[in-house]
Amino acid sequence: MRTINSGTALLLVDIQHDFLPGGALAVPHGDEILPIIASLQPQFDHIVATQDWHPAHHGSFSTNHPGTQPGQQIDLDGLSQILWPVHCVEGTEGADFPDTLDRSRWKAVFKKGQNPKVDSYSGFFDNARRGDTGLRTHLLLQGVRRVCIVGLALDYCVKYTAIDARSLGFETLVLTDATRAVNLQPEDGKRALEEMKAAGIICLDSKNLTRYV
Ligand code: VGL
Ligand code: ZN
Repeated sequence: MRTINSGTALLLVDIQHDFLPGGALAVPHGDEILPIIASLQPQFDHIVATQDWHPAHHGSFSTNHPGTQPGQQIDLDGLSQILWPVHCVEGTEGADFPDTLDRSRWKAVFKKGQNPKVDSYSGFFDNARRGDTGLRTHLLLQGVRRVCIVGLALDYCVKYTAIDARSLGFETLVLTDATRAVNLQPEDGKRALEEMKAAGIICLDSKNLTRYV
């Protein structure tokens, strides 16, 4: 089954209950990626995941800014921040991975979003680029030079993770059938794909993956 060598990693972004239907910050049709990811995992030697993992008092939660609503934009410690419903609180069910997601061959999980003063969309760095999750060092030490990114949500954590991966020098692919957008604005997912392509990221359907790897 394993056809892709360990120089290429499958990077699973934030596939957690709260981003799936029924979750606190559900990504529409997010569950449709699960069977695709189930068929991708056996093809890879090297699999890593990220996990959105916030303290309850995180500054990205609208409930922590009285008088605000989810979707509203505020200044959080000097950075523009979209406010979200409470989601992926550390240690809660919502922050957990679904049981149907096979974790048995994952090499590591990188938690992000622990600092209450700054959000962390990318799996590599927080939005201020101060905190580092260790993902970059892990990939470099393991000899990974190419990453295939899937998960949730296309217009936030997948996009920022892909842009950082590319800027760090990894060949970067986003498997478009294995991600879904939040689409706060209806075209956000489409725009995210355009931005990623402009940044040198290859966006393709997973059925065409073997043409590239
Ligand atoms: C995400 C919003 C807030 C994501 C995480 O995983 O895309 N989006 N926190
Ligand atoms: Zn979050």
